Amino acid sequence: MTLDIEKIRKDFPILERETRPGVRVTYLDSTATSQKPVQVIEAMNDYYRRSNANIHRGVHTLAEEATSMYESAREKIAKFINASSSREVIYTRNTTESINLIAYSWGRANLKTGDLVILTEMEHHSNLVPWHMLQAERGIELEFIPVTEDGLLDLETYKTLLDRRPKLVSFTHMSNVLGTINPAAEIIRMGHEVGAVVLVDGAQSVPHLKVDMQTLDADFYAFSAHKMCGPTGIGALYGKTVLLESMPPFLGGGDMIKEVKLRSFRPNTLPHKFEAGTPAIAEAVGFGAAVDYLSTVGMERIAAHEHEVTEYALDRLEEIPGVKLFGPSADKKGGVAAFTLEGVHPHDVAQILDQDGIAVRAGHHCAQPLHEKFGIPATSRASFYLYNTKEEVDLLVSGIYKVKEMFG
Ligand code: C6P
Repeated sequence: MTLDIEKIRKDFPILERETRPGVRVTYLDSTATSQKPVQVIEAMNDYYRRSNANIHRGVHTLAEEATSMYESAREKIAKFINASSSREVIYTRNTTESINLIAYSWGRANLKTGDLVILTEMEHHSNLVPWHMLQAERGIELEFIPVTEDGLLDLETYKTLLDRRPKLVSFTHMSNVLGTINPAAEIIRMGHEVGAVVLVDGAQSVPHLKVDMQTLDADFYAFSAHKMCGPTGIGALYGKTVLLESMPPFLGGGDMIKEVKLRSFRPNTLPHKFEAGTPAIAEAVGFGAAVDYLSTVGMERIAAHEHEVTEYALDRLEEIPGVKLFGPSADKKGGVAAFTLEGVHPHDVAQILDQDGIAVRAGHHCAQPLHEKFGIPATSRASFYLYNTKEEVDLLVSGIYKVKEMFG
């Protein structure tokens, strides 16, 4: 089951980078964005060197090659999440755009004043603000599944909220702050029982866990390539065919149409109906290469490795006097360790760690309401991926002791 970590680290050239002379980077910020293996970098490079052309438009060799690379990446992504067809995978810019697509297209077609949307207190801003905007426009109601002290969703309250017959339930599969892996299949099943449509923010789950659309039965599922070894600028929205077919287009323009007259248009079939304009073609190729890479390493093995590193990290961090960790125990979470250090601002922690090449993120991590809930403005956050090691955790721990010394 174990990963050949030395071999894996060789795939990521940036991990050799020195951020200061003699100081090699210790990258503990994959929750913000992951590093990219050479297989992804080269796939995109090769595309630009050999095959660059616009897609779905030309009959020449390069155009056909580019189209086939773009579409075969979609097939790989569909297979990776076990969608029943690649038509159910829409390319977007990222998770944020995927959720906004649902709010604009499905939301505006299906939600009216007084309709209830259930979210959770641990959502990233990208699964809050689109609904705030729709609330201002449509007068929908928002309710939130509370987060317990130990960082879990309070499913008893969820049950009570379901009595109010929500139209939509939208929640994160894995929290980017607490690391909590939510019982997605159960939340989805409970939502379906009262007739709600269920959208899942998979930004943090798809990169780290094996997700299966057939088992989960989500109606919509959103994720980003850049958090799963792929490039920035591209993400995906999975949607069940029947729902996607029923939705109006999101953006209008080239490629999303079947026919245009001066005063009307007919939308294209899925998935193109939701992909207006020239898309991120090289990025799609990189996305496909990232999925190939993760599949070759094996998602179960990645999850097991991350679990081992995270468990070790939580144990070691807990031993440091003044460190307070947020979120549940390692068996209920992914590779995220958000913490505060008594008497030191999280930004100062991150800045001092950076002097030793240790990259962690500090701030509210685009989850301000969650931080408010815990009564803090910010946390420092270390996060782990397939290329991280226990030795890097040790460097983090030594770094935190150094911060403590500096702040007396
Ligand atoms: N979280 C973090 O440092 P985009 O930016 O669209 O690719 O992903 C948005 C997003 C949505 N949901 C969750 C759970 C997320 O973690 C993120 C991105 C990064 O935590 C950047 S703020």
